[in-house]
Parts: sequence; structure tokens; C-alpha cells
Amino acid sequence: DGHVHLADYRAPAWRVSLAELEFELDPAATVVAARLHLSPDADQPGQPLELDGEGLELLSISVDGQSLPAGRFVYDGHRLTVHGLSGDCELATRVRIHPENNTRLEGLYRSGSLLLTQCEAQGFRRITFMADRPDVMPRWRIVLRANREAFPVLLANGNPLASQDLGDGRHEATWENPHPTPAYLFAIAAGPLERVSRQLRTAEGRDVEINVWAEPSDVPRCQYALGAVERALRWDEKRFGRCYDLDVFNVVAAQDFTMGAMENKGLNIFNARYILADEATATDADFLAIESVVAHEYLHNWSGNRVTLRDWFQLSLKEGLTVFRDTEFSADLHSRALKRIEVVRLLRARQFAEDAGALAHPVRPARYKEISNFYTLTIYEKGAEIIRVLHTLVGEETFRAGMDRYFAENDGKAATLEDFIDAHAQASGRDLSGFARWYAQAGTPTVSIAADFDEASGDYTLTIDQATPPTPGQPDKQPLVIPLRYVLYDAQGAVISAAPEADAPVRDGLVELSQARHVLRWRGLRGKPLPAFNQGFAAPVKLQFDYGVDELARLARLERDAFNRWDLIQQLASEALLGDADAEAATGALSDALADLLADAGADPAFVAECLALPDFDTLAEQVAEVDVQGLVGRREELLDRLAEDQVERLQSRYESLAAAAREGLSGQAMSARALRNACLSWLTRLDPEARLARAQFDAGGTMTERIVALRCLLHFRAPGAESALAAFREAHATDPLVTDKWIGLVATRPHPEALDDVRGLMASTWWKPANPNRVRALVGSLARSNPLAFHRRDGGGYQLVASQVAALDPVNPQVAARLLGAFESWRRWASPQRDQAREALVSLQGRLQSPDGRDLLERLLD
Ligand code: BAL
Ligand code: ZN
Repeated sequence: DGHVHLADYRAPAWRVSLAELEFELDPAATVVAARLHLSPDADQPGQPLELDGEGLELLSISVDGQSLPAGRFVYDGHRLTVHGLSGDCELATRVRIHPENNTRLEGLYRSGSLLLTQCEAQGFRRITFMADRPDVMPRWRIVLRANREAFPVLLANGNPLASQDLGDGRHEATWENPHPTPAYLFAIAAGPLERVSRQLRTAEGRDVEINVWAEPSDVPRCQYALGAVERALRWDEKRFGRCYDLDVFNVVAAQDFTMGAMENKGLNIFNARYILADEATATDADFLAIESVVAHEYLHNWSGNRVTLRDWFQLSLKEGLTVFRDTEFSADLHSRALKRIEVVRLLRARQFAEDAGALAHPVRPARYKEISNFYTLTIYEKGAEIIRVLHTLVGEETFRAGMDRYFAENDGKAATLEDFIDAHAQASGRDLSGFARWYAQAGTPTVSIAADFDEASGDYTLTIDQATPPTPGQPDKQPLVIPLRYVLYDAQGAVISAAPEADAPVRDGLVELSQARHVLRWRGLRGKPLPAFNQGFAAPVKLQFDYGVDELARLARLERDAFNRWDLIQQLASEALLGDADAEAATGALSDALADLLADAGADPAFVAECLALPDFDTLAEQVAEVDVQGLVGRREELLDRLAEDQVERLQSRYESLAAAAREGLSGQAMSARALRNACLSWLTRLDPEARLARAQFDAGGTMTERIVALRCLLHFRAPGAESALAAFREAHATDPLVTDKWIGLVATRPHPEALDDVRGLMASTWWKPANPNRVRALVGSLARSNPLAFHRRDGGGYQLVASQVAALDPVNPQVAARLLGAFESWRRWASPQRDQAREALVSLQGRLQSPDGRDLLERLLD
């Protein structure tokens, strides 16, 4: 049926112990000579050798030095089959490929003056023949030859072994990767690169050179990323006891890159947006994202590279785990509460929608058609939440013991989620079979809690029900293991420390749910308590408890957990926006809570800024049965206007009083000050048609963080002077693609239906670069994902534009095109006429998409 099934896994019939590759690099035509050292699997003798190879021009093929006659092999453009091989042998092939024509950016491709690779998941087969599956893990020796002037730097995986001039204008470099490494982690980078560099010694005593490479004019903006590599390396030593294992760690920045970055062994290749930064061109959020992505890729060296995947169904084994590790890194280095808020915002706005929509899938799917379509928020973010559930269940110390065991038992191997769970079961002595269900079941669980207080006896009962909704292919769901934290407050606001009677394990304010229903009962309380749940969002669930507005407001003051204080304010906002009877009361309570926060000089300004940021459109849309886009956006805008009016003096006063702190560079305090000042500025600009503050902030220069928010205020509130500010900004950064993406993103997200016309205008201009993934995301991705009024425009034009771009980009870069289709994942819940228009736009794509990526998603969307 066109699917690959988890249940069909077979070990490879042939192993590759060593891969020796020689590249004659040239953008127009590169020749790759490969020598694979092969051994048959003892359990599967007599099988033909089958290698992947996508669109390769085969120049020669030989086995053990003997040219192979035509009858011994078949190459059909996708797969090379060689017959009549028995014992250990060496297969040598030469192929020609064309990097310059490779707009898909999978395999070897050209980006500006660089030649680069991207192999995960299945790009290596576009370079040469290989068993392109993660459980085939050769050691590697790579020789790169190229014209010295055009390609002065030649990088590959592993350690540099030798280099020499070839006398004819060319030179060569030899690299060796001594670690067993699957082909998806293969990488080369060649071109006029320059670097920033640092030497350090690992905790195990290995001397390592860290380099961050970029095109020469970008090198000054690599310093921050270099520091982030070192911080990640030190953190993994300290928190997980994992050291780096090569003599060099190279990182390369590329302007054309489909993903965020890639963890190739010893040679990480990055989308330039996650490397290049200085205060004039990058925002504070960019700096934090760079640090976190740099850490993510570095941390893969253990969770992904040293221990890799048996097959692609295990993708979350490396991605969920590494997201968990990188979020812990950021939480340890900065504010744990703010990191948690950032992650939960993303989960609620995007992952919950994915898990409830047409593209919902388990964290370990049972089948797939195109693996590229599974680099999703579910695999990454929900996968990380599941690891956090495990961490909460067993505690940090036991979790660390389980991780040590997992790394020790699987080092140099291709592992499964079972191996991971098994290591943790052994280390904790727990039966984790129920926990494993998280990986198999799609959909966000709901935990609904009902309270009952008996005045006469003082007995307080919480009845806790969990349910997971049906998802495509999974109508019925089993209960999950959910660690639910709770706190009860008494009338004086003190925590009630008595443990309840329970039909589930309870300890330190945490109950482990595992059945559809559990009951907790406290006996003889003096008065009706006020409960709070899910501190720190330990359980990735939708929690339902029927709070009154005054209870939410009281809890928002009482809760000790910073994440939950923020969350309670979010709930007040949801109530104000979606509640029927108590919307007005919720608005008043929300306004009071924000007034207190703004007046609290002791509160972290960045935390206050998070509280001012109300739930976004996607998060709200997740909370209603049918989405009335214009109605929802309209109510949200009205609420913001009303709140801004209530707070105007406090906003002005905080904006001014934080001015000095905001000038203190990249310190946490300065970032925090800028975050709140910018939130204040956005609210204040609503009230001032002249946008005086925004214009002043824009004109004053300052950091990109300050300029870009000022520009957004001017553009999005259509203030006088907006156009000239945009023109000035555009000219100032015309040669910088990353900053250009920023203003393009602002144009595409102007909250007005007419933004669609501006997007069309930009697509007709020289700013439109359909082969550059960042530019496509900045213009079309922003429109589809972050501009509800334009994407869902009443005339259906937004859907038509996105659908037509999916069709146009499908042959250029199928992964980027397919990603845009994801914007339709919730279309069945959109109110008419949008639902019908969206279906029409999707149906219009039928038969027009050639790539497996696009076809697979379209089929699932319309199923
Ligand atoms: N492995 C693909 C990019 C990343 O998740 O690190
Ligand atoms: Zn990753």
C-alpha cells in the first residue's frame, strides 16, 4: 500500500564496515568514487546486495578490483542490485552528480559559493550508492579534491588526516571518522569559508578545536555561536557525564538550508539564521534560539550519533530526547520558568493542533509513506514531553542512572525505543510498560477533575478522569501513565500538606494516574480548599477544572510555581475571550492581575512580559469546537484594546523606568528589560494613532530587538511613517538575507486581510527567492501560519495563494512545499465558508503534486 511498516523491520543482509569516498568537487558535475567494504549478515546468507542510489549517473562498477559485467547488476534509478556476491568483498563505484541543479537541498548541493550536503533522512543516496539506513554504520575515510581558489576550505566528518596541493590548481584534504556512523550523518562542506576558533580540553583530557565557519563577511557574527558550542559541551559533561569524542568540532553556516541545522558527526551544518548574530542584526530571541539550536545539534553527538537509530520509526528516540536535553540546557543556564513557558506556548499553539488534526500521528508511528513528513512537533516536542514525564516519574538521580545505562549499553549501536525504556526500567526498578503507551497513541489526553466538598464531614474529593480523543486510524484509546502534580490551598492561602487517600501512588504532591478514573480524598478539612494542578506542566495534557473567575484570580496570586502563575493568567484571558457568562468578570480580574504584575518591581520583567502576551490565535482555536476566525481575532483585539486602556499609566511608567537596564547589552537583565519594554510599547501603540513612542524607538537605533518591535508596531498598527521606516530598514539591510527575512515576515503578518496583497506584491518582486527555504518561510510560511486574517481571508484568496505555492515549490524543494501544506491540518474545524474554500484549495492540488512528500500529506489531509 506504499507504506513502510514498523512491523516489517529486517536487519540488513549486508553490513558496511568501512566506506572510502573520493570526491572530485565541482558545482556543475562532481564525481564520487566509493569503495564499500561489505560483509554478508551471517543469519541471511546468499542475499543479493541491495544499495540505495537516487538519480545517479553510474560511470563504473567493480567488485574486488574486477569490473562487473552488465548481467551481474541492475540499477533502476533508485536501487542498485548486485547478484552473485558471497563472502566479504569490496564494491567500488564511480558516479557523477550535479550539485548546481540540486534545488531540493538533499544530497550534495550548492549554496552561494559553497558546496554542502544534507543527508538526513535519505539524502545520502543522492550522492553515491549505499545501504542508506541508520542501522548500517561504517567507519569513514573521505578524500575531497577541488580547485583551491574556489574551494580553499575542504571539510568532512571526523578528524583531519592529511592535506596536499595537487599542483594543477587543485588541492585535496583527507578526513577520517573513526566512529561507526550511519550515512545520514555524513557531511562535507567546501568553499571560501573562514572561521572563529577556540581550543579546549574535555573532562576526559582530550584537546579539541572548535571552529565555526562562515563566508568571510559573516565571520564576525559567529562569536556567539562559538561560545554556545562551548557552553553545550561543558553542560553535557556536567549534567550527563558525556564528553566530546573527536579532535575537532566544526560548525558551518549556510544561507540555503531546509532544516534548522544538522548534527552530522563532527561537522554540524546550520541554517545561517541559527549561527549569525550580533546586536545590530539579531534579536534577543534570535540569540536564545541560536544557543538552543547549537546546543541541540551538539548534544546529538551522544543522543543520536554515538547511539543512533535502528530505523526511522525510532526518530523520536534521538529527537525527543535531544529536545529534552536542549531545553534542560537552556533552563539550567537561564530561567527555568521562562523556558517552560516558551515550550508550553509552542505545544499548545502548534503541537496540540497537530495532534488533533488530519495529520495527527503517534510519537512512534506504525507506518509511514515519506519519512521527511515526520520531522514534526509531535516527534520533537511531544517526544520531549514524554521524556519529561519519565523524568518526573523517576526523579533526576534515577533518570541520570537510566541515561548512563542507555548510553553504556547502546554505544556504537543502532537502538530502539524499547532499548531506551528498558535501560530506564532496569535503572529505576519500575515496570515501564504502561509508560510506553505514550509512544504508540496519538492525540492530546484530557484530564478532567471534579471536586466535591462535604461541609459536615470536611471530606474533600477529587475525581480525576482521563481520556484521549480518537485520531486518524486510532478510534479507541487506552489510559496513559500521567504524573499529575497538585496543591491544595486553605482559606488563608497556606498549603495543605496532608496526603490524600488515593487509589493511585501519591507522593509529595504528585499522583501517578494510570487508569481512566482515580479518586483522591482528604478527610476532615476545616474548610473547602482551592486546588491547583500540573505545576511546571509536568503532564502534557489539557487540564479541565471548573474554576470560578474569582478562584482563578486568587490562585494567580497564591501559586508558588511561576509557570502556573503565568498559566492561570492565560486561563483568565481564555475565559475573558471564550467564556460566556463570566467573560466580563474575567476581563476585570485579568486586568487587576496584570495591574499587580506591572506594579511589582520585584517580578522578573521578562515574566511580566509573558503574562502580557495573551494566548495566541492558534491556542484559542484549539479551545473551541468550530473556529470562527474573524470573530476570534476580533475579540482578542478588543480585549487587548481594553486592557491597554486600563493599564496605560503603568505601561508608560515601566517603559520609561526600564530604559537604562535595557541598554546593558546581552545580559539576562537587559534582555528581560527589553522584553517588557517591547510588550509595553506594543500595548501603548494601540492607544496612540501617531505611534510616537514606536517612531522614537525606531529612530533611536539601538539593538535589533528594539528596532524590529518598533517597526512591527508601526506596520501592524498602520501608523504614519510606517512606509518610510520600512524603506529605511529595507535599505539598511538590503544585502543581509536574514534581516531581509525579518521585514518580509512583518509584512506577511500584518494583521489585516490586505496583507495578502502585499505578499502577492513581494512575490512579484526581486525579493522573492523560491529556492531559498528561509525566504519561502518568511513570506508564505508566515502568512499561512501567523496571519489568520489574511490566510483565512473571506474570499478564499489566502488558501489559493498557499495552495498554488505548494504546487509551484513541489518540484523545487518538496520538503519546504509539503511543510506549507501543514497549515491546512485543522481545516475540518474551520467554520464555513472557510472549510469549503480550504477543501476546494486542497482538492485543486490533486494530481498536481509529483513528490512523495506532497502527495502523502495531501492524501492524509483529504482522507
Ligand atoms: N536531525 C535533524 C535536525 C535536528 O533535529 O537536529
Ligand atoms: Zn535534532
